Amino acid sequence: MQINSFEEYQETYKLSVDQPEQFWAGIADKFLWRKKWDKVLSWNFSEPTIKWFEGAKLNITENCLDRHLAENGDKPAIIWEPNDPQKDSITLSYKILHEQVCRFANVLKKNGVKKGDRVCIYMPMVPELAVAVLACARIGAVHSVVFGGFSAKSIADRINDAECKVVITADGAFRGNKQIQLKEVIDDALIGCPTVERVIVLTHTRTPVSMLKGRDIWWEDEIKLVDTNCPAEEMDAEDLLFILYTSGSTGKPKGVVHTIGGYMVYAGYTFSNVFNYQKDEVFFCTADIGWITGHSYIVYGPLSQGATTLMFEGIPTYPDASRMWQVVEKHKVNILYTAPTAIRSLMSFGLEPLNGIDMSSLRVLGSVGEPINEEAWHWFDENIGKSKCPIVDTWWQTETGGIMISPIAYVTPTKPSFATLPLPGIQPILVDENGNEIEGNNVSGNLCIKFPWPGMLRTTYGDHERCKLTYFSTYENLYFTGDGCLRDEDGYYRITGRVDDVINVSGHRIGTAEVENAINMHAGVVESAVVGFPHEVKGQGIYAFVIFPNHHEDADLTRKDILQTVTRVIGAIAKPDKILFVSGLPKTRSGKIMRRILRKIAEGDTSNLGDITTLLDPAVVEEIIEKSQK
Ligand code: 6R9
Repeated sequence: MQINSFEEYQETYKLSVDQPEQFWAGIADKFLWRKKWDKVLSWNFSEPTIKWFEGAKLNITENCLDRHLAENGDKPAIIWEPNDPQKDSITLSYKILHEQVCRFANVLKKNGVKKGDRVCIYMPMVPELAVAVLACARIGAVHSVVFGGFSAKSIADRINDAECKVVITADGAFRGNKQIQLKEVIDDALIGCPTVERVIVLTHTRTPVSMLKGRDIWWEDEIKLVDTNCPAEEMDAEDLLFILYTSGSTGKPKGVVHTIGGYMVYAGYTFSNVFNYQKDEVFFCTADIGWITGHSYIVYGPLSQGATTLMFEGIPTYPDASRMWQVVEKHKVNILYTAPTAIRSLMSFGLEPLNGIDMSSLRVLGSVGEPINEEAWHWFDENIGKSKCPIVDTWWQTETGGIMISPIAYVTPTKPSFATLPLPGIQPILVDENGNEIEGNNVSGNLCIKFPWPGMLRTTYGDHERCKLTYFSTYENLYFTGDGCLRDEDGYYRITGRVDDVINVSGHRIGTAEVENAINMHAGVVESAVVGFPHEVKGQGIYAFVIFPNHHEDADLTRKDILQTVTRVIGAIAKPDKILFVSGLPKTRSGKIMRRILRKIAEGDTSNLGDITTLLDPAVVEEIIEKSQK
């Protein structure tokens, strides 16, 4: 299933477009099915309905665990590196991981979790998080992992949207020199979550927690009460595997739904190819399992291929800026998959943190989450890869399930800041505002995909209409990504960023409407408008224009209060970097905020604001410019 030369890539790509069903059936054949499919694909983008491997029966954990036991039972499946470098790392072999997953799956069953039930997971980056995810999959429950940085309110919204029955959490999490009180946040969240019957709590930070009688139980107690025999539930290929919430241009996050068969095939295929994974190599993806990158390339992709995946609890700059490189050295990492924001942040410490660290084990480098600027690309290439490791700049999304446009390591010639070419099976097209295809090279437009691939989302949980509206209605018969893109003279793709009202902060998607809603909840705020602006480390920062007529004398204090509100409502990741108090916002006569103008002002480029004559009150623009320059 691995592609080994550029010619082979071209042939494979051609086959995948000419005969997609035959192509994907050939790939799917390399996985373990209890029963093969009756039909490879049926689809219709206007509904949308997308079905892959219909009629097939499987369990994804048999692919990720059981099938490796006979030959590779003792091989490390997960290596875990703790936040504190003084503490010991932990290695779980495939055999042990299998045992732990089965045991915890029995805990879930004992607590009433059944096939199809939704389980919310809010945990630190510890091996038990991977165990919890796989245990859900083992018994056919649908997991919804929520990143440890989200607030109680965000969690409650997600739990209620999916009507989760059980929550799996821990007492707390370590992140650098901070501790996050996970259980306390869950307690706050659950005040408004009537569907939750059980909370399973893992001991990790040993911080005191309150345990509610009849609802809360300890992970450690429960696993003593069950055995390790847990046959995998037989699932349909199109049964739900997980829900993962992501921000869009409207206020409410959407629950992106992935189903078992197609997602498994796509995550496994892309993992094996893009990173050119070789037997016994150590793969290190620095994402958190709370994001899609962690789902696909810490858990499902690597484990489905029998790989060794490294899970890091901490952050790249703790205890100092050499930590990530030390982890690479310590565990002899061969493939390092990280984000431009991490590279830029580490770059700012210079080369000193690299002194004396042996990273000669590295063979492939990867980047994900946002466009990588040329400077960061070259720094990564020269100082980390020593100019001998291919960099795969992988473009994809929560909705796509796996990598879509990317070089294949040791196959595709790379070009700084280009995601290069589509993987086999992926048919990108660029369209103009009216949905007309822009053909040829040296062009740019909105990026769409015109044919289904196995890893694509099937719906948005509980609201199929929203899935249709968001992704399949902007342009007829196309999946719209929300990204702008250019195709250069070689046909190489470069993703230029979101074209909707989504800001990409350190690789995390944040909807402007969501932040505005949070700010507007603060007492005294009349209205606000939020836009992105270029940020040296984060890629994009959040700039908020706020109408707050009677703020305190001390504007800084008011700013802090607003940040506090945003942290409470969404989480610290959505805190604006800049807040400017204004007396009005630029609006059209129909009342629409003209973000285009605010974006320019936030960028500090007020020379050419374009046509502002359609504004209700052009004078506010003058005022905002003046205040922004103070
Ligand atoms: C995997 C992930 C998706 C959005 C996407 C795009 C941006 C991701 C990128 C990239 C340029 C890359 N994005 N990878 N932009 N080059 N290599 O990040 O999923 O959190 O859903 O974000 O991130 O704007 O639309 P998700």
